[in-house]
Amino acid sequence: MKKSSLSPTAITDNLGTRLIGQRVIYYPSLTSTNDVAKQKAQQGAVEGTIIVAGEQTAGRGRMKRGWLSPRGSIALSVILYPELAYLPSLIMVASLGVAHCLEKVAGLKPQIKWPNDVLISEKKVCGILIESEVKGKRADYAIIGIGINANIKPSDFPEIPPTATSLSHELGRDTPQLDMIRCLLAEIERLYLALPSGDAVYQEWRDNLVTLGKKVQVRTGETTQEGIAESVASDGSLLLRQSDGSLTKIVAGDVTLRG
Ligand code: BT5
Repeated sequence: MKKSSLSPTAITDNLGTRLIGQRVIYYPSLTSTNDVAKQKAQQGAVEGTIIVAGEQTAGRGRMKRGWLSPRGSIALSVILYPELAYLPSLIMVASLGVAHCLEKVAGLKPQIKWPNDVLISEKKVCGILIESEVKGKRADYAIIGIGINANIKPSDFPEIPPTATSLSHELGRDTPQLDMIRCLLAEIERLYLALPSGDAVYQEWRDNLVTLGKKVQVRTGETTQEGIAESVASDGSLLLRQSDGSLTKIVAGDVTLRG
């Protein structure tokens, strides 16, 4: 497919999904697709609504960190209204969806790093930010935010650390953003709709985590813990085996692989 504009009709044309992409809202430039998605969710946007941006001027990472997404990168958010039980699985749906599409559309061999990174050649090419609001037994809404360094040169941007890469840097050519976005919507739908039928998504995510079996350092706020990343629980948390033999369950943190 030729490089085309990211209009909502181009994105949804013959997409074949029934939920994800029911409505697509495209902004050439906005602050953060997650912020706009949140507003739309609070106004009752239909489930599967997508916010796509040509560029973000205030993209966000976790813990109030920034995420740079200049023109050429992919920034999108998906609005969902899942049952509470499925909230922890959304990171699995998102990272597997991205990994499948990097393989299918760009022919790359991605790796998933706990909790929210997709890597190529051990460098970060994609970040995922899941945000939700819970009221009682239901998630009021959940937003899956995905940022992919598609056709950018990371070294042009001082805010992007040297541990990052982009699809065009890895491939030596541009990847059609439209094809990648369409693939993401279809894959996210397939994986999201598979959640009620068992543990398949969790198992595939676990089996594809590059983190497992490795010696790691995990930083959570001011705390740093070291050990072997033994496994992940079905709620997405990391099980860290420390040198005294104890097993610690870590819900959130930043992992550095130690060789
Ligand atoms: C993430 O946070 O990796 C989640 C990024 C999610 C971005 C998407 S884009 C669509 C949606 N709308 C938003 O506003 N956000 C989501 P974290 O693990 O906290 O990583 C953030 C750190 O990555 C920053 O502190 C930088 O060091 C680094 N960073 C910033 N921009 C980057 C980029 N383009 N590529 C690689 N690393 C980057």
